[in-house]
Amino acid sequence: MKTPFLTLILSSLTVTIMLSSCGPKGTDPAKEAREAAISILKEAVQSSTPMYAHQDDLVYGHSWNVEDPEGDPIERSDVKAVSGHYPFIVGFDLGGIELRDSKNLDSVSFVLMRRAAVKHTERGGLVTFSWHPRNPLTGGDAWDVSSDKVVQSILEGGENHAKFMDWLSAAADFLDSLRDSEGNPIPIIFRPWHEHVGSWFWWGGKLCTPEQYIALYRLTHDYMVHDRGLGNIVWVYSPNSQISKEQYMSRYPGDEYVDALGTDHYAPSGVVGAAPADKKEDAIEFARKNFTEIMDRDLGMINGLCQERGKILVLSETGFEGLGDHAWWTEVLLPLVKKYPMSYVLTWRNAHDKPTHYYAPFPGEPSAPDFVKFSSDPAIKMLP
Ligand code: BMA
Repeated sequence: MKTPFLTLILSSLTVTIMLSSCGPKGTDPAKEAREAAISILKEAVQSSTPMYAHQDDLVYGHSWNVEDPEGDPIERSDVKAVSGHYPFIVGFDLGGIELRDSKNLDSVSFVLMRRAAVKHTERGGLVTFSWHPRNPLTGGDAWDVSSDKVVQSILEGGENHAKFMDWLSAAADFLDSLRDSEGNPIPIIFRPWHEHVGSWFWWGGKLCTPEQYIALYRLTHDYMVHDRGLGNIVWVYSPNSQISKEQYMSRYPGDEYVDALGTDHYAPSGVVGAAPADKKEDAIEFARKNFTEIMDRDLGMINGLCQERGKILVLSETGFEGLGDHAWWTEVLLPLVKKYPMSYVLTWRNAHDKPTHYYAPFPGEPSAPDFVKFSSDPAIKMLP
C-alpha cells in the first residue's frame, strides 16, 4: 500500500530521474548524440561518399602497441601514417567486458578503449563496437559452439538468465561511461550478435532458433535502451555473407530495433597466399572476381532491403588479410563502394602480434600507395 507521503517521494523521484536524463532546456543528450550519428551516416549514403572505418586503429598497429593506456596521447594510427588521415570511423570490440576484465580479448585495455573512443569522437569521428563475449554456458570463448542450448539458457526463464543480465549490465556500464569532456554521451554504433546465420559463434544459425535469436537481440536492445537509458546507440544488424534474402531476414529483430543493415565478407586471401609465384596473377584475378561477385549479390540484396525499409546500408566488416593484392583498394573495393550507396566500410584489425594478420596498410606495406589513391578519392570520407 502506498501512503500519500510515499507517493510524493516516489513522484518527486520520478521527476528527478526524468530531469537527470535530460540536458539543459529539456534536451536529451543521448537522443541528440544518436540523431547526430544517424544524420552523418545518412548523409554519407545520400552523397555516395562512404566513410572509411578501421578496427582498433588507434590502440595498436602492425608493429606497435600502446604501452600506457592512461597516458598515451592516442595519436598513432597505421592508416594516418600512410594517408595523412585518421579513418572516419574506428571500431572496437567489447569481448571481455562481460566479466569486467581489464583488457578485451585482443588485449586492449578498456581504459585505453574508452579514452580512444572519446578522443576520436572529439576529433569529429564516429566509433563502432562489436562484441565477442565468452560462452555463458560453457565458459569457453565466443567461438565455442559445443552446445546448442546457450541462447536458450540465457533468455528469460533459462538457468543462465541472471548471469547474462549481469554480462549485459557490465557492457552497458562501459558504454555508459563513453562520455565527452562535458559529460554528455557520445554516439555509439553497436553491432551485437553479428555473423549469426553461419554457425561459428554460440549465437549462430544452428545453435539457436530464429525466435531465440530475435529474443536475444531484442533483450539486448531493450535492456540497453530502456533499462539503462542508452538512447545514444545506433543499432546495426549484420549477418554473415553469402545468404539469401530469406535467410538474411529470417532472424531480423524488426524495424524498430535496427537502424542499419550490413554484412561481413572478406576477400579469399588464402588463395593468393597459397599460389606459387608463377600463378600469383591468376590467383589475384580469381580472388577479385570471386569477391566482387559475392559482394554484388549480397550488397544488391541488402541495398534493396534498405530502400524498402528506410535503413542505412553498411559494409560492417571486410578486407584482404595480408593485402596480397596490392591494388585491392582501387581495383576491387572502390568500385564496389561506389556502386552501392553505403554509409561506411570497415576493414578489420592490424594485429601487432601476428605479422600477417592485417587489413589496412602501414608505412612500407606494398598496398600503401594504392590505399593513398583510395583514401583520397572524392568518394571516400576520411577524418578531415
Ligand atoms: C578475429 C581475429 C581474431 C580476434 C577476433 C576478435 O577476426 O582478428 O584474432 O581475436 O577477430 O577481434
